[in-house]
Amino acid sequence: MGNSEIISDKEVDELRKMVEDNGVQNLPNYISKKAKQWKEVEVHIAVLGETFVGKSTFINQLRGVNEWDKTFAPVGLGDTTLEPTAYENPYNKNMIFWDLPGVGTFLKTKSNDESYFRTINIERYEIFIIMSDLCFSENDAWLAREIRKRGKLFFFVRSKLDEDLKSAEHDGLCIDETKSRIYKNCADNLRKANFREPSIFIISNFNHEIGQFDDLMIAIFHSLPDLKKQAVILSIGPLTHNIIREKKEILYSRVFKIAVISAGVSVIPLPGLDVFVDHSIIAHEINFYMSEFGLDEESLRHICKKTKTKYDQITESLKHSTSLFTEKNTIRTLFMKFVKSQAAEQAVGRFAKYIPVIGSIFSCSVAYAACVQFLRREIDLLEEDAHTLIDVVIEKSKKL
Ligand SMILES: Nc1nc2c(ncn2[C@@H]2O[C@H](COP(=O)(O)OP(=O)(O)OP(=O)(O)O)[C@@H](O)[C@H]2O)c(=O)[nH]1
Ligand SMILES: [Mg+2]
Repeated sequence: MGNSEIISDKEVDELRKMVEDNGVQNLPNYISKKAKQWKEVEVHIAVLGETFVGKSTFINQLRGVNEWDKTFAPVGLGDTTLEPTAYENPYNKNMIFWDLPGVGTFLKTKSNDESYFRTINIERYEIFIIMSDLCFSENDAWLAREIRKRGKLFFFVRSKLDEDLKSAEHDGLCIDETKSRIYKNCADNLRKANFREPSIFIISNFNHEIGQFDDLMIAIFHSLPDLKKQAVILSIGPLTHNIIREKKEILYSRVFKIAVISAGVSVIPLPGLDVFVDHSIIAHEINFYMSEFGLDEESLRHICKKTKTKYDQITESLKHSTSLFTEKNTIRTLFMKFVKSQAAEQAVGRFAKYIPVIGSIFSCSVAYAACVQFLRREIDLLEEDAHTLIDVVIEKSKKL
């Protein structure tokens, strides 16, 4: 859908179907349930591999938790995780990472292969991440084969790239050469195990900028069906620039639903303007955007603690979020300013062609158009802040 379009043909069809199935009266209720649906979808991701390869560290990273958080997965010197342990996502209890015991240790101590798969309950997971570090092991290949045998999807992740790069510097090797050696070593070993085109991602849990952490996340998102994909993207923190871009797409796709609810059940008239919207719905949605982009106060305070930085130093570069924190009645004021700035009036012209189809749904089509444009603009502005925040965190972390 072009940025200037207020509603796409696909959305009109979706809306028409919703009206047919539910009736105009029940539409807001139905749509608001749909907008929350992603939280009800369960996603189970298994992280497995040899001991000490960084499985628990990886899970902590994805959940955005630190040593001081109660649900931090213990990290140690090997054989730290001895039982399958579920870690819920802080923002979505249905998105669960499973930290599984080191495979080699398990097989040594507890009899046979089948008991391993029974213990981890292999049927439970949508996705498997096989993690390996400096040495590829026979067990890595065995896990990959067993998972494939059961028709499931796995990603092979080689961790600790930062360590390789340190050694490479010492040995006089360049970064690209180091990465391609690691890749070749993993690929050769997996090919020996009969994987012709294995998906391999080389990452550092400590520094997401140097490896393929981003590519791995995007590959995971895109391997899932729609609703699960949405659940994973919205549950994971804004760890990298690409994750932020994916979040933006998902948030954009919600806009028309939120606009239907806030314009459809409009109650509050704006003085002097024939635009009625429910501001509490819009404000609630914008708060959701802020927490998705890690720009809410709690997330920012977390970052301050992690980077040992003062709150003001972090927020000074976040222009739009700061204005949302400081201005009183901001959302209502901003929305009124936006409507007065004529953009909404123009938008209704483009929207008009759909009115015969869905016009009756909205008490005021201008309100719908204004909501769509306003929410999209908010997403754009907050997305900019989210990218800035990542750069600030990278800079601050370098100085630690
Ligand atoms: N340099 C570097 N160290 C890492 C990385 N990931 C994890 N580590 C370190 O590796 C060690 C083992 O990490 P864990 O996360 O406990 O590994 P695990 O696979 O969960 O280990 P067990 O549960 O004991 O089987 C810890 O000292 C981590 O700090 C990484 O990407 N780079
Ligand atoms: Mg562990």
